[in-house]
Amino acid sequence: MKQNLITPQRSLNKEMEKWLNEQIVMEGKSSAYYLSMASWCETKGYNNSAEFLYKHSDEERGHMLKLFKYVNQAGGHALQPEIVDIKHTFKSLREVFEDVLKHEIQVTKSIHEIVDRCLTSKDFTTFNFLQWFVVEQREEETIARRALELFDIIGEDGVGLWTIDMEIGKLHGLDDVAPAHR
Ligand code: OFO
Repeated sequence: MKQNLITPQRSLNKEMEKWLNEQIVMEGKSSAYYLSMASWCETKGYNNSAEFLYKHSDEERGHMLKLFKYVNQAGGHALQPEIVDIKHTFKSLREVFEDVLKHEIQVTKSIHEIVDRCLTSKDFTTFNFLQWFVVEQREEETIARRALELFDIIGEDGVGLWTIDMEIGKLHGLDDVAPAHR
């Protein structure tokens, strides 16, 4: 019997699908990293930093899902990433936020590389889709830098760490500066 197979129209080339799936892995790792950091902070009594990182972890999962939907709607297949090698312990609260900034810089580079490939392969639809991520990364790097600055401005002695933790709890408020694209 002849089957009536419907082949979805692809607007995504195979290479772009692969790169976007690699970005899905990065966003999934971001979510897992921040969840692990949140848990460590909570066990150490840095409750505001923990809340900040739990929320950040949720946001990263949201970014991953945004990519899932885009890839599938464009005729590709988004793949659930394997997440391994997550760091569970940290030397200090400062190390947590140094790792956040390092990781965000890597994510920004990765997004920029895909944007560049969009231009060379004339995939303007994906280029347009990724602009949201370009703006998001700039904001996230700014927030991570602000968090690290707190350690230098306030200092870690005495009630310093307690104050830094309080101030980190307010950093998500910075999102309100440019919420339009969320
Ligand atoms: Fe996904 O926003 Fe940063 O990593």
